[in-house]
Amino acid sequence: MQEQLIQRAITVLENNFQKGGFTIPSKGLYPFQWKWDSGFIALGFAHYNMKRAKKEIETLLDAQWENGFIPHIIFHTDSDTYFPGPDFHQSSLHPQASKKVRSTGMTQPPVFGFILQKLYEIAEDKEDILKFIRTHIDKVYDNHVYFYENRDINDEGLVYIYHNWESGTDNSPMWDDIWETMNPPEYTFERRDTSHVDPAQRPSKREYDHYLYIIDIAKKYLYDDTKIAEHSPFLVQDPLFNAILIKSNSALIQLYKVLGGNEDKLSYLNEQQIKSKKTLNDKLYNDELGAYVHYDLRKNMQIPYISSSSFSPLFSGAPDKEKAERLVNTMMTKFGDEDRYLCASFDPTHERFDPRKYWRGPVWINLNWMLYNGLKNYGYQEIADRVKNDSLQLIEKYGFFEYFDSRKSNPDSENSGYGGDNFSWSAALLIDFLKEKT
Ligand code: 9WN
Repeated sequence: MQEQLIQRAITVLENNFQKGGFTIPSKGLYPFQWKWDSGFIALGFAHYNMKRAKKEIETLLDAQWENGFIPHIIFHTDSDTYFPGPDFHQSSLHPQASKKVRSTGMTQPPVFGFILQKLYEIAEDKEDILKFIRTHIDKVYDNHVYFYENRDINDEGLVYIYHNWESGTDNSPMWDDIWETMNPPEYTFERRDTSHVDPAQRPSKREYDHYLYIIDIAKKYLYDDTKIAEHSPFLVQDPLFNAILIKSNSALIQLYKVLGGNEDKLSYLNEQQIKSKKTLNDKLYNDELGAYVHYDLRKNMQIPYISSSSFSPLFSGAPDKEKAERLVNTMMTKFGDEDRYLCASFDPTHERFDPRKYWRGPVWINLNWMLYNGLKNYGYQEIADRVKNDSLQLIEKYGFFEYFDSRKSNPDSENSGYGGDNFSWSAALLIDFLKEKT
């Protein structure tokens, strides 16, 4: 049974692999290379084709800008099945943008540190993988330096995102309050996503107006980080993004130690790491809610909603035992009902929860994978197993979808798999779930 599932997952990845040496998230809906998707995809490949895993990472890192920035979408080829494409984003406005490939001018969570470490653990040929890591690790390091030098405006160890697409959790209800502070023009454009997926499972047209407007502001300032920090109506410190940065810092520290030397990089990372962990705990933890929350840098206040991102610091190792215990309690009380799959992307007890709509409630496999690993590291094996088994069950029952209804009995539909089908990271992370050495 498990072997069959793994084979099906491999077929999904193979079909999404492109001649250019990268893997698309899902045919039609997402026809390019995405930053954090590529990391998870490489992890899936690592279990059965290390060469492919390395290629995926190499192609992605090859799109890095001169200032260390790595964009969220790399437009290796043309496609008219996705909007907004390269003509809208115009990344070349930034003087240090890649001269080789077109991309967006925004980023996504920095997963490559911990992905390199996973590859190192999985690889049988350690010498070969260390050679690969030695060649590429500085690019990942430069990406972290980019974040700390350009996105940490208060010099406090927390980096900002300036667009909801940078979070990876695109239409989370978290952002609704920010949209209320904006009044973007009504853009005229042809949505492509809703020709692939039921509009009930995607963001609204008005939400897209907000998304496009923030990009237009960034373009007006030629994607200059300092100007963006001054002018973007969206400026947020995201617990998920920062937890991933911290996790990847730890991974880089461990890998540099294996490689030897690099004392300057080690001391830089160690210094940032102490600051990042401290501020994540001081600034993004909300004691009343018993959870980490987002922080709105425009209003200088926390955004007090609980989402699956709220629990992601477990993956980073930043919470102490007491905070971890509170987090797990909050998660189980609000998200953990027996009639629900773990872990909904947004607080199921909140009025903004929608079990079908994208990041407003459905279960996502990449978040589950991070939560599983975090819970396991803190010794919550039983709950971790539930997260893992729920993920496997959802895929086995419905297929390799992008996201899934979080209700176990779904009155709306027989099929609780939503968004893109044959979705790469659902396949890749299922392989990791089933092949991990426990
Ligand atoms: C915008 C590719 C990406 C994921 C994101 C997910 C979705 C894009 C979109 O698809 O976002 O980046 O057009 O909706 O939200 O996490 O990386 O799979």
